[in-house]
Amino acid sequence: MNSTITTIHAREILDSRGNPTVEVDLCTSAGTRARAACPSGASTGIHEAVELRDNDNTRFLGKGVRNAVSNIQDRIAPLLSGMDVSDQEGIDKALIEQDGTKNKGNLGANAILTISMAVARAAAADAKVPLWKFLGKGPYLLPVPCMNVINGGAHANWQGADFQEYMIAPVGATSFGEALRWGCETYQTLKGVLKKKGASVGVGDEGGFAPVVSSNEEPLILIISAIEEAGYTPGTDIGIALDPASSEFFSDGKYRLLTEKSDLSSGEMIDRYADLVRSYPILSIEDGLGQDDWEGWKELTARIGKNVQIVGDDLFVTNALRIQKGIKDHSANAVLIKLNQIGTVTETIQAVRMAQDAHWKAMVSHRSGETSDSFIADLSVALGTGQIKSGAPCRGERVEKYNQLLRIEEDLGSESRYAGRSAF
Ligand code: 2PG
Ligand code: MG
Repeated sequence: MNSTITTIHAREILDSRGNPTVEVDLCTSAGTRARAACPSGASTGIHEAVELRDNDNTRFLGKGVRNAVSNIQDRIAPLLSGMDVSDQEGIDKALIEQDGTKNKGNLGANAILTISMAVARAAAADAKVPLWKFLGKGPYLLPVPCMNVINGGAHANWQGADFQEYMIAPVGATSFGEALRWGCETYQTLKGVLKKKGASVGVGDEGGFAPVVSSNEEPLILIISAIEEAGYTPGTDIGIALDPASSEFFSDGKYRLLTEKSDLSSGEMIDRYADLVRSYPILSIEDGLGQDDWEGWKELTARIGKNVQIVGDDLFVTNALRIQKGIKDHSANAVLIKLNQIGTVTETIQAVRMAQDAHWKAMVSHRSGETSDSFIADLSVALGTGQIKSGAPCRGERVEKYNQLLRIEEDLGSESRYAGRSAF
């Protein structure tokens, strides 16, 4: 007999930015207690599922999540009590129905997702298998860690580059552990490169450095120097992935690059990316264009999508309907996967499968506001996405995901396979 859900307890905890978020403890009749916590974005897409905040200015400047917590206690716990914990799809469906909205704005995606993750973890524990084995049938694949070593945009308070993320992807390594080491060495070397220049080595929300720069190209030059100085070959050993998060600097029909004091049209932005990929070993560009610039996306993909991964984050928000449109229109060739953009484990897995069935790539992602929950590490291995981004190899909430991947690689032993270059 499968075990059933007995008690659910939710609480308000803090995320890595010092803002409240939801944590859940879920118990089963088999005596398991599973815990999960919800991440939170800063550069959120307008089409994401709703993160419920209290908007009560007497607490946490309105960012409290007591309403989400009480929705769990008062409305979700009675609904799920007695349900078979291994029935993830049934439970997620019940949560969606109880919410009754398209964007989970009633119960809150932060309430729903945290429960959904805790259910998966509890079911895995009851089945006595690790989460990465439980969430997918394999073949299990250790992902390329895309490490965000220079933070800009909203993640660096708009003091640095306009582009939000400059990531290094050690595709030439032979194992995840080796890739992580190469990334760490490059990160530490980059610190030295910045110091020599007299630039700041303070870090942004995702653990990458956040120096003041004179253009959005300068971080690329700095990163290439660091890769070489660390003893690696740019492109062959370590490639680059960008997330400009361009919806954040798009207004009134223009992409407004403050660092360079230029306002670019969609076509001019595409020209800019085409230039960059000619000069640097860029493997992937995420959110190069805005979240509703469907025409621009199509053009960008047609122009450079043959050689470069074009990833939709704010464009698709892990939402099957938007991904479906993107596949039909050839708007991209990859999707970013964030659990809290859609709000349940079931729908997240569906989004990955939809992308994979269309021969698209999927990159599993953290949020800029994180906790020590490492669910995404297991998810990426389980679904064989081959790619994950969890920030720089720095800051506890970022490295926890990478450390979990080291543990999974160890568990898999001789059966472990690192995605490497095939990931892109
Ligand atoms: C992104 C994410 C994570 P945020 O844009 O891809 O890096 O940022 O969580 O702030 O939306
Ligand atoms: Mg993004």
